[in-house]
Amino acid sequence: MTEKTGNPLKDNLMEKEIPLEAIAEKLLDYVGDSVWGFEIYYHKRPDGDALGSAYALALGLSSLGACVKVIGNEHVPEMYRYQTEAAERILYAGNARRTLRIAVDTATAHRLGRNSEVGIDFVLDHHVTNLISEDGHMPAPYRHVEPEAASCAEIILKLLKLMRVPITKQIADLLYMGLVTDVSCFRSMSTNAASLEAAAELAGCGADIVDIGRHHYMRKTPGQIGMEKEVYDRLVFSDDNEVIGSYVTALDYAHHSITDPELSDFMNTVDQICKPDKGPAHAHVLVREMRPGVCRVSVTSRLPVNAARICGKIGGGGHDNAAGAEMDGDPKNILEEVMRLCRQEVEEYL
Ligand SMILES: [Mn+2]
Repeated sequence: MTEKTGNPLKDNLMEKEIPLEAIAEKLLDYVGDSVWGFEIYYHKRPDGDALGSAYALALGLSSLGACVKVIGNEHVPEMYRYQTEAAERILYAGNARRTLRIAVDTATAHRLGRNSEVGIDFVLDHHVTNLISEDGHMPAPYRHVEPEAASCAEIILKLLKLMRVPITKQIADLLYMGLVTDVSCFRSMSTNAASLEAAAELAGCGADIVDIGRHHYMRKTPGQIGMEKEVYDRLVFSDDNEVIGSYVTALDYAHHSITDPELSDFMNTVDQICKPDKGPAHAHVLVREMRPGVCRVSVTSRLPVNAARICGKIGGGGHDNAAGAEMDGDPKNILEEVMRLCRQEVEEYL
């Protein structure tokens, strides 16, 4: 059913994906039929890409006259509300008789949280694990998954253009927020020519590239600086320096008055550490203890070391270059365990 690519992840594709052109056509059919309204879903613990993609698509469909509602699990994190609240005010949910459900930036039904059972009709995503195993797969009649895309926002930009939606400044701001946060302000391993081209295009459509980038990547509270210090103090290097890791505890979050650990990722702090000879390491690990004994693991990697494959071994998933998992236990022990898995991967593939 699928062609062999030589990439073990991609050789296990569950099904052929539908080209974006066909998705655009299908959506336009429904937009033109007033019986149908749209619901757009994004993953729990939403990030900038999930929210930017969902609201940009919503505004785009709405500009074509569709009734649209964006649906998540929890409150939108404060740092993204400067964009989502304005978008929310424009959307009209209406009361269409039938509903089409679109999921963006979400690799599994499980990641939809309390909406995991709604039955998604369209999947628009860029997580490679959405293409592989049954666990890591979101079933839907219409799926378009582009693991090469650094952000889902880039896919939404292409889709809106195919649907001839004018890219307003507001849509461009939302998409730029999605793009810039998923590529960590163009520093992540997934940054590529297409993401830079999309950024230039969004800038051309009026996106506030300076303010949005600075808002998400330069401003830090004293509490965040304190947490970064903890990360530095606990840095661990593997014997060959190819794997670098650290952890933070639930107590750290309390001590530095970080009330919302969900929103305080410090992966960028770990990710920037290189080997003593200044060469880039092949894997970085951060374990965050969110609540006592409940940890979130983040792994970034340089290919051929594959973060998605590593996290797959501990029940997680994500992208080739950046993936995650949840584990219960002591964060220091979990860090040791995950660094060992990274070392194995380095030995096997590097
Ligand atoms: Mn994303």
